[in-house]
Amino acid sequence: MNAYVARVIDYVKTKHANEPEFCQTVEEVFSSISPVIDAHPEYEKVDLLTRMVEPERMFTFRVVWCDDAGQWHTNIGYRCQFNGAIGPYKGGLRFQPNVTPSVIKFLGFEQTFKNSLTGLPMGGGKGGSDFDPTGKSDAEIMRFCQSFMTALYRYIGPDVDVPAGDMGVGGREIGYMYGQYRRLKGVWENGVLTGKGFTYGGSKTRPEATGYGAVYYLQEVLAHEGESIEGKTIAISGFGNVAWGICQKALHLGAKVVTLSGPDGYIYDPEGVSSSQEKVDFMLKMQASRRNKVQDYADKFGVQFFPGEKPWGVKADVIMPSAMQNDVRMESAEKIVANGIKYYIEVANMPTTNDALAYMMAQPNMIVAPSKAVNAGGVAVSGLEMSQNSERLVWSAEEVDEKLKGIMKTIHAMSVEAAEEYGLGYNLVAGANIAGFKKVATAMMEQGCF
Ligand code: 2IT
Repeated sequence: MNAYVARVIDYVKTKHANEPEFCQTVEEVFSSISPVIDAHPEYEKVDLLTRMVEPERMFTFRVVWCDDAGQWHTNIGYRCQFNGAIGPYKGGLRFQPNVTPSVIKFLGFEQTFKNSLTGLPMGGGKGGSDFDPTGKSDAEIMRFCQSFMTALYRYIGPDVDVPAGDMGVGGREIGYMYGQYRRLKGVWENGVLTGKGFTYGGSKTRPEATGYGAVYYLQEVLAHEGESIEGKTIAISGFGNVAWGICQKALHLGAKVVTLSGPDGYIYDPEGVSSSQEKVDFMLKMQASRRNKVQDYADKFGVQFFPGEKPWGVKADVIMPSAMQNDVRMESAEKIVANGIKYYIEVANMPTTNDALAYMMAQPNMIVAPSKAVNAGGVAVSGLEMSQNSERLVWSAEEVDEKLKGIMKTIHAMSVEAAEEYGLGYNLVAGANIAGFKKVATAMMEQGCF
């Protein structure tokens, strides 16, 4: 590895030893870009990499809300405006009890390179709260979202920072937050948030975009190998928005998603969750119930439920982890390899530990695709939503879907090209990191690297 890259990775691991997820993502991305640093000694001259690992701005705020029983609660809100070199900060808000500064920083860092890959003018940001939406009433969610936005609204804007959803934040939460933003600012600036409802500027296809984009990317990978998606079995984790989009697209294309998972375990449906619209629609009901239990699917459709287990021992053609970070560790990677699975397509942000990722990438018969490319369709359609809002126009679902397909195709092609340029072969992980990095690095250099 390039000595400068190694020094910066060591620096981050020492300086931020208490932020394990952040250190993990920096190590993963920077190891990949080592050949670019070899080829560009000017980056070391200005110590560009150390600037890149420090967010431009990151802050916390107090979020106080009252539950239905009249009890007051205080949560921590976060926003990390990681890198604004190529556009306004852009990235989701995550509401989940395990949100920490490290989690927000790793997501913001990943988002910077992901957004760059989309080809759209968006910088990287991320935010959220340690608030737990599980079991909360609609009124409690509304009060929390209003309080959250009251604290945040001064620091965002259509040309400043544009939040969206992530885990625990969907259309309903974005609606409450947008309503509060509008009330506080007294302006119609719907470009301030993406993932909005269709009646006030939301883009068609945004709810489906992450899952659809992931399947479009998978199709590019399969085409590269001379294969087609029809009839393929896919094991996924999670049952949230992303998993739902994958199942919906799999239903359209005749692929079979055989697993879903939640904090309680996983379900195995040999006929496929994607075998009927009723099953795919049921996923939305499970989410809306806020019970956070995937067992509900097994009870409803009479399939097997494996309490407390992950689905990674299942035999399938394709694995798509779609739940959360570090879902696939070494012991799961060993099962995936032992099962002879060829396609490992990350979907959730950083779903694989670095050792497990390296182990699978080293398998001669495996193709590994990285989340920052595979899940970029979500934020890409957010970018399209921003364009529609600023132009005051509305594109049809077909128009957005066509653009999304084109973007996913381009991301795959750019990754292939970037890896080839550095003699790395069909290495989608390195290719995505290199392609995403190059644009941000060039913009930072041209702007004087502030
Ligand atoms: O991880 C992600 O890319 C997102 N949660 C979507 C971000 C966005 O701004 O649409």
